[in-house]
Amino acid sequence: MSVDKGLRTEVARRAILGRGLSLGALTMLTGCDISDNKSVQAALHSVSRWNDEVQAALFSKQRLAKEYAADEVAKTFRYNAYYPANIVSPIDPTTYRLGLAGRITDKRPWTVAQLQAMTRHTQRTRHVCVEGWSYVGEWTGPRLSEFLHRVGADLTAKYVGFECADGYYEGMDMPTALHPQTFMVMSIRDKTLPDRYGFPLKIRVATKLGFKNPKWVTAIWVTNDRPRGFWPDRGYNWFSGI
Ligand SMILES: Nc1nc2c(c(=O)[nH]1)N[C@H]1C(S)=C(S)[C@@H](COP(=O)(O)O)O[C@H]1N2
Ligand SMILES: [Mo]
Repeated sequence: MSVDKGLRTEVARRAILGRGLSLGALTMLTGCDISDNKSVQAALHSVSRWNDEVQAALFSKQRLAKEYAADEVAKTFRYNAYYPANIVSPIDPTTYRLGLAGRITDKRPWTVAQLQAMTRHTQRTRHVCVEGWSYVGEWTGPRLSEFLHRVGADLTAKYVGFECADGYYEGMDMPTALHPQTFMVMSIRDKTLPDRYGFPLKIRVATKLGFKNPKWVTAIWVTNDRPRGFWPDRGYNWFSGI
């Protein structure tokens, strides 16, 4: 997946603005692509919505994000990445391998067929991007916790890291990785994950903001060193959720 120079400059410019903003009122919960006043207003609005509607549910005893009914799921999911959808380069399922590294016993890479053969669950939860938009989506796949058990990951380690085909990277704390609403998504709305939403593998984290949900995941590792994140490296809050 190639990102042209103009776009890189744009991303860098946004990152600088984002860093300025993160020193202000949005220190705790900031996210991607906050580049002008209108977006800042939208972000504030989104954060307050996150606080009211989502966070209340998140801070319940079970720490579960609210689940929605089938008829509340958006017909079209909104696309987002640090570049436009028309330059997404599809991953070839015949050559794709999910690489494993770090504190994992069985590091053999996984094929798409192997991933798809795992027991699946479905969640209907709200994706929140602090750009100022959100949607209720329906995501299907095994729990990340089931996968981590299966490959013999060291579950006492502190973090799980992710690498993506487009150069994006993210990470999360082990409790989040083991959370029942953290999925390895291979389908949305009963269809194979479309290219733009991360085919063949996206990590869905219902308890965190949009940018903590890496798409086109090509490697997973388990570690005691906190993994970096693409937007956190540009000034945004690493934890961004609960
Ligand atoms: N690999 C990769 N994953 C990514 C991103 C990206 O640029 N690259 N953007 C993140 C952001 S900021 C958001 S809001 C969501 C958007 O996911 P969607 O397109 O499935 O709605 O993907 C996240 N995961
Ligand atoms: Mo986002």
